[in-house]
Amino acid sequence: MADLLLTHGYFLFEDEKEREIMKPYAPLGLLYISAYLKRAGFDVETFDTTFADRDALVGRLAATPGGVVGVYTNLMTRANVLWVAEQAHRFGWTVVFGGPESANYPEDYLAGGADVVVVGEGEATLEALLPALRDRGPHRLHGVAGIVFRDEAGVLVYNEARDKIADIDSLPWPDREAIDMDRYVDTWRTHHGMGSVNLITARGCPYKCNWCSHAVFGYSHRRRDHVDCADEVEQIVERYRPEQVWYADDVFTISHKWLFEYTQEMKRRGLRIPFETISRADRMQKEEVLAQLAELGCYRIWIGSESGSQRILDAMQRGVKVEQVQHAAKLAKRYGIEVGMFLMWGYEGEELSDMEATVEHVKETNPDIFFTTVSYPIKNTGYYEKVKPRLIFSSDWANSSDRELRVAGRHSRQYYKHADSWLINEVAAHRLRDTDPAEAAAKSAAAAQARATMLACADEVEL
Ligand code: B12
Ligand code: SF4
Repeated sequence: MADLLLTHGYFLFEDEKEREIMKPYAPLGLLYISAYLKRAGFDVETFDTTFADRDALVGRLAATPGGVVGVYTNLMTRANVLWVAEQAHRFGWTVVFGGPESANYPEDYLAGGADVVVVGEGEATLEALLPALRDRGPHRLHGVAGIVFRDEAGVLVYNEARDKIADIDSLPWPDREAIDMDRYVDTWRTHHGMGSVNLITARGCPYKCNWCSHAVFGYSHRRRDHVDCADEVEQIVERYRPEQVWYADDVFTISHKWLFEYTQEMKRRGLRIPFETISRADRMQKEEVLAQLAELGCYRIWIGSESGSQRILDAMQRGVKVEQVQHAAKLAKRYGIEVGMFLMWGYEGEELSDMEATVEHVKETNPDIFFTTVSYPIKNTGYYEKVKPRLIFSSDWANSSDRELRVAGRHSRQYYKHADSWLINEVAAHRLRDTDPAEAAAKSAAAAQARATMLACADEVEL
């Protein structure tokens, strides 16, 4: 039996929306852990739930009862991972949870089926935890840094935090061979014409946007050596033949020096693979940064734009100016890079005038694609603390998520649906104004209607 079975609770085929999107990515955290522990001599198996169904996972748990199962948790998979824990216990497994979500709710997860919650990076903690579990069981884990557990009296014990891995170049690359990577690449290729593989070139983000979760990497920022990253991409291309990659970093262009060195290294190797990634507008103000991105193969850059109102951006501690977003988008387009924008409605203090500023901002920036969300307070973030007195908690924690937390007094979901329609139509009208005035007028009318409907339900608030 393996020393550790790694899994997660994301079942692609259960999620109607994700089935439409069909852009699955491998669970990198688990693959990093697998590679690290294998190198340290552990026998590790990964059961990737992405393309699997629940019966198959139960079958795997039933096949070798009594082992240790490590489960990745994130904000969307709460109910699923609690179910995994329940199934694992049926067959005598010890359950270890890790990832951002259980780090935010260790007590609830321990009550809900975890034997141990790992807070922070999993590699070194599991290396210490697995022998401790074998020798001492799940209730005498004092001294193992980076975990929360219950002692024999049932008292919650928070061990000291574990230091972050100082040199992330010392880590082996993610153990992609542990899962069916070809299936990921094929799924992408079938649905989008291009196979895609994810990788990261850094860990953590030092910025303080106050709705963003820093549960795993804190405010650290550690970059990998550019040569090692190029080696990994070369290996990915040779082994999996994707048509593109996705750099899943928090802020890809955070270090300009690194970007230049990496671009040069890739150029030297004749390796130009299309990619998309996310960054901050303030780290894309220089023309040469966009030029490098284009040279490297960037075909779409995602910008967390959030709001067109500087007042709201400042309240979010975003550290970015509205004009910087517009400038970054302009530069990106100059270099033939598509612009994707993320926007957020309903942040604390947002007024109609702020929403109007957002609509104008999107018109002005004219991104190729944009998505909106209604802001949601992730536990342990500044935003969560700010609205905590007005949070309406679900009575069924196990079947809800932080995304569904409601803030008393805030406009209804319906209000923001109309806001979306207002924004989409207004932007469409703006785009069509020179080429198709009749259609532009129709879109304008639809925008006005959506705005009016939105205002008509302004008094309906979350209770
Ligand atoms: C890429 C990414 C995505 C991708 C896809 C995920 C994928 N398969 O790659 C997409 C775009 C789809 C996505 C979507 C969402 N994401 Co996202 N995403 C990320 C991002 C930027 C990188 C993930 C990554 O590869 N990390 C690198 C690996 C190495 O880190 P890791 O996974 O955390 O793993 C380490 C530890 O957590 C731990 N660990 C992990 N698993 C386990 C298991 C065990 C047993 C143990 C002991 C330890 C352990 O050890 C690992 C190695 O040290 C992270 C932020 C981040 N920097 O991590 C956000 C992040 C995970 N996402 C987040 C959110 C909120 C979302 C969305 C809800 C956003 C939305 N509004 O829709 C959706 C949910 C999607 C879903 N259905 O689950 C939040 C999660 C917050 C939370 N508390 O759970 C994060 C942390 C961003 C943030 N800072 O707020 N995301
Ligand atoms: S939103 Fe982006 S830039 Fe801001 S703290 Fe989070 S990862 Fe960093």
